[in-house]
Amino acid sequence: MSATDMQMGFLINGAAIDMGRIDVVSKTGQVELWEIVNNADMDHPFHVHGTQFQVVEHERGGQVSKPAYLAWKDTVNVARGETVRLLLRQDRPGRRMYHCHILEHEQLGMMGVVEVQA
Ligand SMILES: [Cu+2]
Repeated sequence: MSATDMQMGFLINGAAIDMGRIDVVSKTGQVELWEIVNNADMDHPFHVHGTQFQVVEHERGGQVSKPAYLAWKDTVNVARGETVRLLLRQDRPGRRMYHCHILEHEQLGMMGVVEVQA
């Protein structure tokens, strides 16, 4: 399980992207609950490479809601002040990225590295 915290200054978990750093370790075939917390004053669409996920919960102002239906996605908008919980599974080992899907934010460093271990 990982909590990914999107913050002002275009950081994730307090850091800008460093291709030499592994931010999250996953294991192939394992279903993980990822919690994406947006503490910033604007929306950030979260995108992860190499797999798809299902959003299972939104939380905003202490109010938890479930999506109307489950769907496979590779991007989910995380509104300002919102937490989104999603289930994902990576089936192929390797290093890949997750990032904000607004190009300018991504270029400012709003990206991290997940290493999927066999
Ligand atoms: Cu963003």
